[in-house]
Amino acid sequence: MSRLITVAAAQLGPIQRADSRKQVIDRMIALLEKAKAQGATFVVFPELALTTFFPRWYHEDRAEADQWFERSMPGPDTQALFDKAKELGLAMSFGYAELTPEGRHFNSSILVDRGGRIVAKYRKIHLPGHVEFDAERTHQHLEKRYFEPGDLGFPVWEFEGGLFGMAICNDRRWPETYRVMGLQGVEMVVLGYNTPSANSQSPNETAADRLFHHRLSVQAGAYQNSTWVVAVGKAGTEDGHHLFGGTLIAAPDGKIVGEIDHEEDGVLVHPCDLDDTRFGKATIFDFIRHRRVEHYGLITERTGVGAPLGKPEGA
Ligand code: CDT
Repeated sequence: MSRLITVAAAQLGPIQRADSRKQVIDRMIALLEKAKAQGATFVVFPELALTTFFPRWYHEDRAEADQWFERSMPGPDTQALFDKAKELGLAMSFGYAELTPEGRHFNSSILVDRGGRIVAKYRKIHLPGHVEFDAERTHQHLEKRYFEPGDLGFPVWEFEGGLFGMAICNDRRWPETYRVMGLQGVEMVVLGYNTPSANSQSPNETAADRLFHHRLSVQAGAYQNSTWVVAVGKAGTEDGHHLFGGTLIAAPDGKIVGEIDHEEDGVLVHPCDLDDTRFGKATIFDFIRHRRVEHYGLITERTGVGAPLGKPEGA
């Protein structure tokens, strides 16, 4: 059997602070057209796709940051993107900053079907960074200032003939992200990211180290849950701050089947067979046969590190 879905991982090059939503959406529309020309039916864009990675900028007055947020989706700027995707018969996923009618702020992503309808929403759960300006860092990462942690969990949805989940950037570093979706049988996880090439707290960490950790996390998540993972970055230098690219697709055996090697707008198109997830799910990662939840209590009982549980033999 095969259940093929031809996915386009649509990487965005840098977006400068001064760039308008319209400029970015025009670029995204060009990527939709490119993806369609290469046979894709589902296009995945990065985290916070519509703007520069604004959490690097400190706004003392929190309300000033609302300029980066969308009050409705689709909205006046994004409607053209939805219209083009529908015209081309493409499903898509992208990330954006969400400001709800109640005034809540989330780092969100959505799944949009081929008819232009939003069928699923995810709100980023693992928010990295800090709340206040930190003079010790080489650059700011103020996600904890501008967003609240997502409140929707890690659901999996029936979509495009398979089981799909979403995650956003830092979520990819946490095995729990994938396992919660793995326990719902997820067959494809789509995730967008913006990852600075420099560690603001460690000059010793190189861009190559950062790329290694990115691949390690995504490949492990794919393998250990026997799922496709489509990881799509924003890349290049935004107002002097470099984001690594590394957009890739990992197969359910953890191998990378394709990767973008530049830092501009571009698509990586790959035919993904959702039935390739079956073997791992039926063998080494057949959860029902092999998991031992009676020993996993600490995972949900403890958030941080606590006392060791080991007792001396014979005590
Ligand atoms: N966007 C995002 O989550 N970026 C983080 C950077 C971590 S450094 C604070 C990431 O995990 O890639």
